Amino acid sequence: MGFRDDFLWGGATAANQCEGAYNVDGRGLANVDVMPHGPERFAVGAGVRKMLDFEDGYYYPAQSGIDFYHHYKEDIALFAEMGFKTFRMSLAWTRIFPNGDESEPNEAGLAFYEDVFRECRKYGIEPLVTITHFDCPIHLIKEYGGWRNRKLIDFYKNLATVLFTRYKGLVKYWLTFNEINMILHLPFMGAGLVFEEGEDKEAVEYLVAHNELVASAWATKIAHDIDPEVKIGCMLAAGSYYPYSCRPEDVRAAQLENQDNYFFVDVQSRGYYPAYALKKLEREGIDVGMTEEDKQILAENTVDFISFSYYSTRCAAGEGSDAAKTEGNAFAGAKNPYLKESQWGWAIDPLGFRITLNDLYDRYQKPLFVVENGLGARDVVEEDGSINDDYRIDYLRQHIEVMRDAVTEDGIDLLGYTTWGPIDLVSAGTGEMSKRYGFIYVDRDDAGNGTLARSRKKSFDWYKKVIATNGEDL
Ligand code: BGP
Repeated sequence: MGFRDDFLWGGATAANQCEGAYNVDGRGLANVDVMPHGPERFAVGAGVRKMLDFEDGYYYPAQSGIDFYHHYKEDIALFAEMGFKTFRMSLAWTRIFPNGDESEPNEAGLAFYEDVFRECRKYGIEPLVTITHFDCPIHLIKEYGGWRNRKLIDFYKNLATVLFTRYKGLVKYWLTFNEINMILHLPFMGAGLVFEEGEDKEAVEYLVAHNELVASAWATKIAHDIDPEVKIGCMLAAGSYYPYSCRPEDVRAAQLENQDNYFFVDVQSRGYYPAYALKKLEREGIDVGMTEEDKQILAENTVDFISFSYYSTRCAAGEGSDAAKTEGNAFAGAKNPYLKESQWGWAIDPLGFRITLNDLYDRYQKPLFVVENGLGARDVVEEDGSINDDYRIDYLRQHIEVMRDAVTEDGIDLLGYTTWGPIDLVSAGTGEMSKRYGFIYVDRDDAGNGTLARSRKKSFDWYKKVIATNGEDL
């Protein structure tokens, strides 16, 4: 006994990291389009206004990505060759509503995604679609202040209605917001949040979180009203926090960090604000503007499944700790001395994957879906063109092994597993191509040079075998 027979193996992407074609067929601009690559990405991304425009002559990675927009047939054929059962992708909001607040959608954008879904279905690949993966139309940020404005709930409802109506029967699995908890960690990328001078950042982040949570519940309702067959999931940047030691201060610090993450899924899965969050908001004088209607919508429209990304666990140290700090990723914390790290300082912790799966399943008792996992690495192309990415195979093998244990020994109800970036794409964290996750190599460098040719890495055949044996042969 291993994974269920209909286990959804596949890979995951995001529009802004792969599509390119940023100004084609009426597409508008989004926050993610104007983020620079390299070290400047988040230094500037702290949310200043100059980020909302392009600088002349500068290469912005999202402008061309890997040009999935024009290569999708070739790319989906390669996914099909690996035996994908599902393909996770996101929609660029600005292809469908270029400004975000129009009353009528842009047909060219809708047609593009319809073509992509049909192409997937041709091979029996089930699309798994994220409505927003970090993108927010620039116009909504400039005109309305972005997600701090409740009007965005209406624009999102409008978007959701158009999507669920148009793609009824074509798409069964939807995710509302990618890594919704990223609002608290990378607010500009996560939610297009630009702070005003002197603003209470935490208060704005929770206001934005509330508006997105309400929008997510509305989307769930709209989806189920239009098609009761549709399954809606939330999406969390997961990875449990460990206490740095058994010192009660460290254990408490880890508990608080975990609650900051769980807050989002608690609301999306249970339908109400947990007590610890209500108290926190009260203590800090934060008013998220909860209405009676919000309460009702949240309560009546919880998600069907819980999806999440897992790259590593995190570690928390309380006051008085001598723990070293890590700045490895968006979730800076104490450095875990027991774990090795990737080239980008992300802790590698396969057993932590099993722990995280259990933590989430114990808490929510709803089906889980792993929609991101993988190793970002610098690949070397050999003279004969081959890429021997054994490190990637090792990482994935170890994670799939413990995921299997979580299913067979812990009884976790798991719908599927999509690795991050099955084809190389632009990194969200660095904006660069050199941090690669793919089974498929793309000839593209950090400055945007290269032929965009696709080629199979060693891991391509390995993953194909994993899928063919439903995770038995690793
Ligand atoms: C997640 C995002 C993805 C993705 C991934 C890997 O947080 O949902 O968009 O990019 O992380 O991160 P990175 O690209 O920084 O290596």
